[in-house]
Amino acid sequence: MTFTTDSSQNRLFNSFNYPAQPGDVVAGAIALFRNLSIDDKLAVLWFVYTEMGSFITPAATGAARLQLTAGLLNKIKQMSHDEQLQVMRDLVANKNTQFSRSYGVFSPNTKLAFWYELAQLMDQAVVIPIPEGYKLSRDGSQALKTIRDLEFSQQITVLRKTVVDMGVDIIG
Ligand code: 45D
Repeated sequence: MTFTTDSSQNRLFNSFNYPAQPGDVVAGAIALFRNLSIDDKLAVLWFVYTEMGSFITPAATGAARLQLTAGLLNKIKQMSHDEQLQVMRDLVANKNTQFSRSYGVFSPNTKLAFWYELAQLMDQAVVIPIPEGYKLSRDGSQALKTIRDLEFSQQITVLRKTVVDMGVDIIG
């Protein structure tokens, strides 16, 4: 099944159309995520991916988007596992690096697509995996549970917000 931005906007109780109550859960989930440590953020994103990954097909991201992310992904593929983890931590920490600035010019959906592709590369053992048996911290588990309990369109809203917060935006 493929979800598009259109289908998420047609949802009843969509957070854009009904800001009062559902917007609060979305804002709450974003706030919980924002307060996590760098590694907790990476780990929570990973677990969100493992749970929703099958709902998103690589095709949903579109060929044009894949082309935009290819440069950064190719760089990552050539790095050691330690360097890959460092690049991801730098993105999450908004560290001002060449990589973070390149990421910063992507559109929100292209940022989402980039993280999705990274997760796929983890699945393919090209990018550093989460250590086996890795246990989320309490805060991380709580953020994950909050995101898990949202509707799909709200989850997308939360994810979009979190990936837009990453990297460095030199344009402003
Ligand atoms: O274009 O040793 C739409 C730590 C359509 C620490 C869409 C670690 C339009 C210990 C459906 C809206 C745990 C940190 C797009 C190691 C459209 C340690 C949506 C490593 C794009 C090694 C797409 C942790 C969506 C690591 C919803 C490496 C995409 C963690 C969602 C890495 C994508 C985590 C998601 C990664 C991607 C997580 C949720 C790469 C998640 C990626």
